[in-house]
Parts: sequence; structure tokens; C-alpha cells
Amino acid sequence: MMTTITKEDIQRFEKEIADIFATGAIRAPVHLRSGREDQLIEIFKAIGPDDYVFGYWDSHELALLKGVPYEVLKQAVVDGKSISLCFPEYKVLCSGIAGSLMGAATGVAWALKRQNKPGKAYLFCGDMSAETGSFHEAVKYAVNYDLPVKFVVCDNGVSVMTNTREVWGCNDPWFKNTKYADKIIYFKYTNGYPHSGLGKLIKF
Ligand SMILES: Cc1ncc(C[n+]2csc(CCOP(=O)(O)OP(=O)(O)O)c2C)c(N)n1
Repeated sequence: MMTTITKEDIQRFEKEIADIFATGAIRAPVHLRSGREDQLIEIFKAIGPDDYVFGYWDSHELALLKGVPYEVLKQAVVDGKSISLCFPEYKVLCSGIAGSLMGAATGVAWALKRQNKPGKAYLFCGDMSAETGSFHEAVKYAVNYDLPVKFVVCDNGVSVMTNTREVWGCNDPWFKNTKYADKIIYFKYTNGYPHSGLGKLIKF
């Protein structure tokens, strides 16, 4: 384990950002999350300095857990970088583009394997992102070549405000009980915040 970040630290960070965002001082989107702190802390017990973390628009917790200092991360968010946090020195790469990065994470895993280097790639995404074609392709490739990558699917039941299960047409994610589940860590949670922002209009 590489971090001493606690559930309280994560919750304090999100609350601090929520309060700053409410003042209109952050002129960019922020996506706050709560309700998955325990699961993420558990997953990060296996993640160390050699590992790469890929995430999307909702990656504050991931950056904190990967070792990005609290104040450095806070400044990046205040500067408007919340949806695409990148800290190469901590091996953290995020993007606001849904469906991106699955190939990048798989490519990093391919390189690590070929070069006999330690470390793994971890890609964290939502339940609807796990439905994208690029997710399917990446997972199949990673399983077929047994690459050092884990796809972590954090299922909050919605894609923005769309009910995921209505889109899926079933209750379970496509990979359940398949050989592809081998490369996937899956858990459910309920987000205590709206998908984006604070759910109300903020005036600058
Ligand atoms: C290419 C692209 N299309 C649309 C969006 C807008 N968008 C942002 S998050 C999101 C929903 C993603 O749902 P899910 O993967 O379940 O993520 P979560 O609910 O955990 O944020 C969408 C459609 C985007 N970021 N990128």
C-alpha cells in the first residue's frame, strides 16, 4: 500500500471542492463522488508506485489515493483541470472523453509485459463506460494476451441521469460469468453527489 489517505480525507477533499465550486471560483466542470471510498481504498491496497492509474472525469479520489498531494490536487481542480487530471510523475492519466483510455491502458500493459517491467495498468470507469466498444475491445485483447491490466468498473447505476439497466436491457454487466471477468474488478455504489457539479446553476 502506498498511501495513508483515509475515507475522511477523501470526503473532506470533495466537500472542500464542493464549497469552492459553489462560489463560482472554478470555471470548469467538476464531478464529485462519494459512497465508494471504502471500495477504492481496498483496491488501492494492491496499487503501488510502479502501477499506472487511468481515470475519467471523476478522478479526484484516484489521484489522492495514488499519492498526488492534497494541496497539489486541489490547485489543479481550482485551475479547472478536474475532468482531465494528469500527473505523469505519479503515473496518473485521466480524460473527460468517454470511451477513451481503455486502449491506452492496454497499450501500457502491453509495453510493461514486453519490456519485462514491474507494474500494472489500472483503468477505472463507470458502468456505462463498460458498455462501450472500446472497453470490449481492450478487455478482450488484455485477456487474450494476458496483459497486466485491471479494469475497475464502478457501477453507480446511471449514465449522467440515464438508468443504466434500461439501456443494458438486463441487470448484470455483460462480462459477469464470462472469462473476461478475470481482468475486471466490479462493484456497485450510490453516488452522494449529482453526476456533475452540485445540481444547481452556479453563476460566475
Ligand atoms: C465522448 C463523450 N460523450 C459524452 C460525454 C458526456 N458524458 C460524461 S460522463 C457520461 C456518462 C458516463 O457514464 P458512466 O460511465 O456510468 O460514468 P459515471 O456515471 O460513473 O460518471 C457522459 C455521457 C463524454 N464525456 N464523452
